[in-house]
Amino acid sequence: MTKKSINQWFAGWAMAGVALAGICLLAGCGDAGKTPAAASNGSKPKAETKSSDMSWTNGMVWILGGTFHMGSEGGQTDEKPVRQITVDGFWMDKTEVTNEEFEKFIKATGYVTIAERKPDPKDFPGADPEMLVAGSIVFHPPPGDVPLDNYYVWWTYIPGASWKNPEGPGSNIQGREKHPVVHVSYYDAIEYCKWAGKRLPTEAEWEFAARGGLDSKMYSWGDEQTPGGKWVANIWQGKFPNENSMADGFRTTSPVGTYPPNGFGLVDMAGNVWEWCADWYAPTTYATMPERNPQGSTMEASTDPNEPGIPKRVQRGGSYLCSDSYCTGYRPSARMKNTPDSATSHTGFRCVRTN
Ligand SMILES: [Ca+2]
Repeated sequence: MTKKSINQWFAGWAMAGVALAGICLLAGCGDAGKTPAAASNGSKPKAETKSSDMSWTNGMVWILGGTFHMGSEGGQTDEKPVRQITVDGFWMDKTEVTNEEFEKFIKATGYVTIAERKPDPKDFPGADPEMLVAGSIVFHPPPGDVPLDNYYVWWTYIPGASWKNPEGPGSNIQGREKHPVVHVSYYDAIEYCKWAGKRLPTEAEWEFAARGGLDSKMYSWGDEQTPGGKWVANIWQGKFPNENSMADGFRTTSPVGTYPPNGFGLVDMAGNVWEWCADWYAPTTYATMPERNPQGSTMEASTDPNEPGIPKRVQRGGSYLCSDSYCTGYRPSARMKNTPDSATSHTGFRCVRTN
């Protein structure tokens, strides 16, 4: 946790940003396996690497580049204007990075995530040292109905909460080895990607991949929310934030690949956990971005209208907390954002690589 974010936290207003990531209230919002990657869309990958070792493609899918309509005229204002965008081909992890994959990274590198780092009192003059403890933000549903304009009610900063203790001390990831890792910040995600020889996807790459070849559709599987009457993504069913019918089978995270893949063979591109992207967020990105391989905003220009002046990175895909009553963050065009040092119990990531 950085000085800026923890100062925000103790100032009592950082939670607003967290909650936005949580339920999209205001924004409206792998299992790597050992199977050789397949060309998901019928075209052979352009394996133009100089090395003959393609083992890094295990658990990845080749996404043939193409042109698509990025955004949604029926979505939030930051999803407009819809633009015709072209992305070059890239490899993408079939699944979100799992707990067992992240544990391999930790064991190999000794890396300590931001949520596990105790803030240095020297960086927080005036703060009660006893309050400066390592931890992360966990969803805690209230027992009854609550006003939906008070995010503090369902988010709690839990000392000791981290990727390996998702609900705080006493919790662990046993039995959740195949679930997506959570409580990872953007900085943690890029460290993992570097270790794996990969990178985070750009927002345009992510949306192109999420659509799975279905251009301009509401969902990554088409226009019907529950095709054949079945839920095909892990989101929230019921009255948020205290009633979850779990019609999709899961209250929190689900094992990656529980639901059918999209047209490109990718799983969980909708729901389960939000996924970090490489881009800096700005609500007006689409109006000016280049037509080919857009890279998003800049740190200087990044802004969130709800928290002006705080640069944020893009997140995509929605999570198990996306309630359809006021959040459709699991749509492929929906955008989310958070400060790069932020970690929560419903945010993870997946990696990509070009060659
Ligand atoms: Ca669910």
